[in-house]
Amino acid sequence: MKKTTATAIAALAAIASGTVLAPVAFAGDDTSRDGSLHATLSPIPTSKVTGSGTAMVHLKGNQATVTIKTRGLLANAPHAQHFHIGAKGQCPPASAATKHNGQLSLNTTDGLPFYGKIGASLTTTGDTGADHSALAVDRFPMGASYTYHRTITVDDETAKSLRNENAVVVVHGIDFNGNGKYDNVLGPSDLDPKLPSEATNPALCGPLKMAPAGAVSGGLGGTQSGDTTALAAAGGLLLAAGGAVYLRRRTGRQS
Ligand SMILES: [Cu+2]
Repeated sequence: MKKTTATAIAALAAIASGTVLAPVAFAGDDTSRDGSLHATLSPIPTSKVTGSGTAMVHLKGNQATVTIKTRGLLANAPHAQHFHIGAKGQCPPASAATKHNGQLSLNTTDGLPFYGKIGASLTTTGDTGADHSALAVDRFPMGASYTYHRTITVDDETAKSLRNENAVVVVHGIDFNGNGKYDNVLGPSDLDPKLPSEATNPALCGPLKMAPAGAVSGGLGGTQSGDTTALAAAGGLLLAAGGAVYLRRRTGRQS
């Protein structure tokens, strides 16, 4: 009886670990891993932004083909946009906001602990570096709704961050007081005091996550939910097996 139980537990554990651990290893730091990443862009809390957007990145080596679609941003105004990297790979919560010119709001610096520094500037033309093009306002998309599409070369650190699902798309430029333009209602920009904070504050944000291979090529839409169910089942088995082993050890200690 005991031997049978132990064998069954071992078998379950082997099945479970084989199913569960393989995808975890795949998600590791594999520099050869190309693929597609997706992000849903949501309004930054406290920004008064009600817009939305999506971002898609096809990554091949250090080449990133980027498509960003937005709507509901301030019209007739440039919107700086970047890959941010090297922090939590998350968008900041409302609790990250601090007072600027007396107004509780989230400027770019407030969000750094969550989305991290700039890894690439998603400009429309020319340089895409973090240093010289972060606020190249004449080379960013304009308007409330736009579609941005460009293939850029990212540096090794940014490529690695994308592969590790640590990169975040941030679109900047808000209209906090709703007067139809960037002004100094929130004081000067934390990035460049010559610009109003509204012009550089984060507006939309979305963490980039690797898409399942089946979802990209199409026609395999059912695979994702199937895999999720299998993973959940395997995880349950692993927990059950672990619990059984734990109970047996407890029993052994007591006797
Ligand atoms: Cu940015």
